[in-house]
Amino acid sequence: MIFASIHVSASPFPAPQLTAAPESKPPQDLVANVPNRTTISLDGTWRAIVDPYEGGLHSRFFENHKVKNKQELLEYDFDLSPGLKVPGDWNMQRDSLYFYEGPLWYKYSFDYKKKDGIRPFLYFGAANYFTRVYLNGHFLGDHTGGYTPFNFDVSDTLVDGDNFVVVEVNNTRHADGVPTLNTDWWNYGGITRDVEIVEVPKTYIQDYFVQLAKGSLDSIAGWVKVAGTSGAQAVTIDIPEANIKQTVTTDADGKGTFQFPAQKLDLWSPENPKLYKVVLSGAGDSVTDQIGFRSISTSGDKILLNGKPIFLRGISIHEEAPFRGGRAFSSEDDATLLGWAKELGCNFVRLAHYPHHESMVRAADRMGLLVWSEIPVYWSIDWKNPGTLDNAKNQLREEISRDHNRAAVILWSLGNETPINAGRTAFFTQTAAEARAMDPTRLLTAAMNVTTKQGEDTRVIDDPLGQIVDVLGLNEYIGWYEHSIDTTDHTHWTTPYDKPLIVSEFGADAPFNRHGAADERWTEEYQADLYKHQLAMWSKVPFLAGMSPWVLMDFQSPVRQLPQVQDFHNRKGLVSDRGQRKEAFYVLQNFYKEKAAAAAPAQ
Ligand code: GCB
Repeated sequence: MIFASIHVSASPFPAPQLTAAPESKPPQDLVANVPNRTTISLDGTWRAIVDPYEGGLHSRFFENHKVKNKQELLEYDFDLSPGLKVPGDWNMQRDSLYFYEGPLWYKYSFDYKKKDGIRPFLYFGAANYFTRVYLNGHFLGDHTGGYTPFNFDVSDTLVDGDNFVVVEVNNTRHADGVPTLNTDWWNYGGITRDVEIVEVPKTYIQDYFVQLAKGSLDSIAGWVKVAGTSGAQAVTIDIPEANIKQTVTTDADGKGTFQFPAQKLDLWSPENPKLYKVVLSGAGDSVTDQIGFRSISTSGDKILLNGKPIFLRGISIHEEAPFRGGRAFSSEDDATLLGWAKELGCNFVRLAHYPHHESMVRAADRMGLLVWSEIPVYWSIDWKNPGTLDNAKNQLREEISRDHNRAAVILWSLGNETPINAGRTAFFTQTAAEARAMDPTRLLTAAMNVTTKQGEDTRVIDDPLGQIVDVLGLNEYIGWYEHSIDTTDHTHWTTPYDKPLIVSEFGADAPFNRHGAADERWTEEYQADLYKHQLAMWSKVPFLAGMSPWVLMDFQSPVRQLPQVQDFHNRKGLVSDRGQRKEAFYVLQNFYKEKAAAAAPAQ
């Protein structure tokens, strides 16, 4: 054994890194539409070893070694180690892991029956933040980024019968990471979303993009990508309900593009979230999806859905589990959070500040909620570091690959509250180009927070990032972080950009059932009053195209420390983490009711 042969020192503390970290190896291109593929769930209780000193690599945990005789020295045993539930963050599963940041090793054993003609992938919905994956002792590869899926082709490593997967997840924060060291949300560690074996044929439809052609309401354009073979393949796109059947031939790289007429489509909208069954078949594979068709564009300061102006009645949401806390991961969590958004009267949700679970986006697709989807480029990241840019671009690519067929998603957000500087402009120029190249149909936005003052009362939204995006996003906290609530009464807004504006955040902290006068901080009355004034201020702004106040539900944050008020929670929720509606919930609900009535066509 390598370990024994190099372990020559008598010291019980071996020199660090006797087993070198494996050279970084990226996952394979994502298999699209995993929820509609044949999958075997590996969710359940995984054995876990907490490894704060990073000894697991040296001790070769990935081999899941078992002692062969009574003399053998081995200082770990997965099967005697306590379990952790997957999916699930580790912080909420054990008191001792509440604040834990570092490496933790998981092991899961499972049985598999190999099948002829099948190419199995080992798929992770997400693991935060850096992950190394081993199957049966072999290193498959690694992944950086806590909120997007990744998969490995395990055709050669998966065996008939007993298998074991070992995963090292490390949620250490890094200055050059995305996000960086400081955030206002919990750095939940672990395998936070489902793990599955995804079975596709040896030659398979790896990805496709089926949406209305940009600027059109009656033609579909896109592409399909076949993998696992070389040479041209014919793929048929079948939308039975729309009487569409078209065949596309792929090129030598496996990619085929198409555009064809699609008349009289029943267009997707919040009032009519129509999803068509779309079947792609060819090259020995067949995959079914549920796809809605709608257009999204801007005209001057308006957002147009299917060619008509729409006001986005939204709310910001963190991926925080209602009632139990921690990272949300189930369809019940999605239904609860989006159900509250519906009850508020929303037609739009801002899924902040990172890509949420695929099931959340699919639920929004079914429920008729438009989606703002964001990558965690948050506050001051390392703008000039090429590795940081690559990391952000990669998270963006994974987000777009996963969700580019969802009609609900109308906005890709490139970041949140970033300071103005040249490095940042260069950074966003590149991520914007990447997003537009991958998806020319959707709009780009970013939540900005720097404005300039004109005279006493006028604020100018003139951040240079406004040039890069299609829709301006603005976070502002008048009445909470700056000035008093009544400053809103005489504040006016203007912008040099002829673009629509979404007020992506405003809000105030109030623990549920904490009462006082309307000018007393940390009370429901204060929060409700702030909403009333903010809504009145924004109602006067002609280029306002929507809003997503901060935030639907209280969430855990290590920077929110005030005892008896915050207790490690950001309390800006309209709903408490136990689901109790605060007064401000009803203020916004009434406002949205009036907005919806004003927008409804006359009877
Ligand atoms: C912001 C951030 C958000 C915070 C919020 C707050 O501007 O975008 O992540 O949680 O303010 O409550 O301060």
